[in-house]
Amino acid sequence: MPLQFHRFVDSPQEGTILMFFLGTKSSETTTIGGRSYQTDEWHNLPSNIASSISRKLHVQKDHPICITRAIIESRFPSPTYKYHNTFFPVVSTHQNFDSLGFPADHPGRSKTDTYYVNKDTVLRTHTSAHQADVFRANESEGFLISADVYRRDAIDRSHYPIFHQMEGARMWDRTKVPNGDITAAVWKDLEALPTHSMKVEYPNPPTHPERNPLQKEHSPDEAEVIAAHLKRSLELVVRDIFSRAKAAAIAASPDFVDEPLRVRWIEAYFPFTSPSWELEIFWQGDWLEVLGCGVVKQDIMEKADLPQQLGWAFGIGLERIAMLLFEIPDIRLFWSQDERFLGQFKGLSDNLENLKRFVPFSKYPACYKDVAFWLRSSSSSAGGGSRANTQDFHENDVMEIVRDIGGDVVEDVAKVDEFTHPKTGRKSLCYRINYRSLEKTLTNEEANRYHDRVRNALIEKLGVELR
Ligand code: FA5
Ligand code: MG
Repeated sequence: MPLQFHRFVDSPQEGTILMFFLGTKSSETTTIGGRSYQTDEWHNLPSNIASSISRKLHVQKDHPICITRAIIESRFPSPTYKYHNTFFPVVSTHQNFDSLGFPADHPGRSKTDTYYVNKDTVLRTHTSAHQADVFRANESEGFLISADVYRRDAIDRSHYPIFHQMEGARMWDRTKVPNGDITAAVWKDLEALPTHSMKVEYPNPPTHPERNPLQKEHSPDEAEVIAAHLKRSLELVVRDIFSRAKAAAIAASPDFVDEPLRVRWIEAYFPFTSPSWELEIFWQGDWLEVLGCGVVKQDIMEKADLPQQLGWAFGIGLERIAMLLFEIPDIRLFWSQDERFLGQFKGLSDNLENLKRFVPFSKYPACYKDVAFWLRSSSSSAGGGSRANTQDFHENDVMEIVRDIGGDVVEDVAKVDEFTHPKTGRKSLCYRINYRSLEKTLTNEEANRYHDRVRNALIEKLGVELR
């Protein structure tokens, strides 16, 4: 068991006494990966998350996440790019947010979005948490950081509270390139990259003076060529992934005909890059976002004591890429320990040129259950006022309750109805939960047992009134 809770105190009085003697506010510690942390009222780590921390799928040989990482790494060769694959998942709020310029009121910092160990310590929500430290160490011109990341998020087939990202960055140094000419140096590196004939769509202008501006420290030529190097590098990743996926599909069925690949760059915003973009791929009838990226904000480099360096960074979702690569239909499968899943990838880490398409084992029937409830209304709204207290409600709390109880048996949670009572101002919500195991058929009784526990937990933890 990777995580243990040491309960030093069981009652508030004892807590007070301990506080008095030790002069510390918190009375409990928790151990994550062998390191001990004080917890406090910010602590919100459920045990199912804590127990998955040790899995490190991105370095498990023959796991599809590990295979995907290795394929992407092969496009960013060493020693220009240095690979970091073992950074510890617990980071400070400074690393995860402040070092990247997240404002104090950014929603990503809230307890509803992020897993807190304590007020100053979180499970990293993205691999960007390590950017500042790796820039400062300045060991290579470029780097890749692959790691598990954690977010309180929606539940569906492409979202999971633990997933894996790869951070990439490439910097050029004004004091090291010939004649100090960054534009010429990046052009030279761009021309050394392979070209491709993949069609790429641009629904937005590539930059925008207000929404997606260039930085004042960069000339337009510098920003443009850095962006071109960034986009070409990532387009080559996508092309590589799809050509391997296609080869695997043809190996499985020689008369396979693929649909034309649709890829687009859209405008994005990150506090630590400008301009910024996201790359989306049309997959199974919808646009799937696979990565975010941009030109590194110069103040990040200044804070790393490297004001003379400029370049790009990206963060890619490894599950999303692995799903495209192997045609894996559901993100929960990556956590399966079932041989019918893991057995299909045996030997592939040593044979990246001959990938095999994933063959879904039988799909078990869905079991939909609805839960409808009134949100708690504030006591001060007595008398039929319209000030129902819905402010402290966050959908991610519902998601987490469902996930905590149902685990990987929950395929999907969707809001299907919402309305506000015209007289009382109270708000009613209805969620539809799909209970479907990846490994067996659930009986209706089993689904009901999960659902009853979900209903009770909603009352207990969120104070809702079931309808
Ligand atoms: C980020 O996390 C930025 N740190 C990326 C970045 C890095 C931008 C460097 C600029 C420079 P975003 O929240 O969009 O961005 O996540 C990046 C990718 O992670 C997404 O495109 C998606 O592929 C993946 N991702 C995000 N949330 C989930 C989730 N819940 N489950 C699976 N994959 C996810
Ligand atoms: Mg995004």
